[in-house]
Amino acid sequence: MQQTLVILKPSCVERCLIGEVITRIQNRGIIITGLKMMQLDEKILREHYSHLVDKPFFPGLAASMMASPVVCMVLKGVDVIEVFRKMTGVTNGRKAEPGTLRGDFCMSGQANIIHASDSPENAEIEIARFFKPEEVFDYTPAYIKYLYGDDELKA
Ligand code: IDP
Ligand code: MG
Repeated sequence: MQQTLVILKPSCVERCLIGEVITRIQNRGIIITGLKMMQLDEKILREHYSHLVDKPFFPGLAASMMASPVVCMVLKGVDVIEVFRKMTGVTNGRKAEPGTLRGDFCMSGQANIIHASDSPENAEIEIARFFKPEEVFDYTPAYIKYLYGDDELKA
């Protein structure tokens, strides 16, 4: 089953929204297979945001991502990368649809509370960047048969 890397940013942690986000993840039927707090540093952020290091806003973005510990998670589900990106909403919180996490809980294009992997290739790279293999647990909750039809589980 597909996995994705999620970071609850300092704008989520400092605003005491960790529980709100995790509740929505679990209510949707997405399985949490890894979860920890981390203090990010410049080195990991330059790798993680390598597509943005040359942007004028990068120093401010990096500082905002180091302002407090973050919560890193690995989430598992059928098509979970696409499902969770949709739940997250577009990058700018002011433009994100109500009902999405960004659309309900933030007002910013930078302090937008969540990172979520955007493709299978990036999810694999990002999970390996933030988690050791033994920190990701390959388990199947007993309620899985109520989450999916049999055919979806075989795919
Ligand atoms: P995404 O998080 O929706 O995938 P990306 O374009 O990959 O968006 O950008 C990564 C992060 O960089 C965003 O979530 C946001 O925190 C920050 N960011 C993106 N564009 C801007 C900007 O124009 N100003 C400030 N921060 C930005
Ligand atoms: Mg992105």
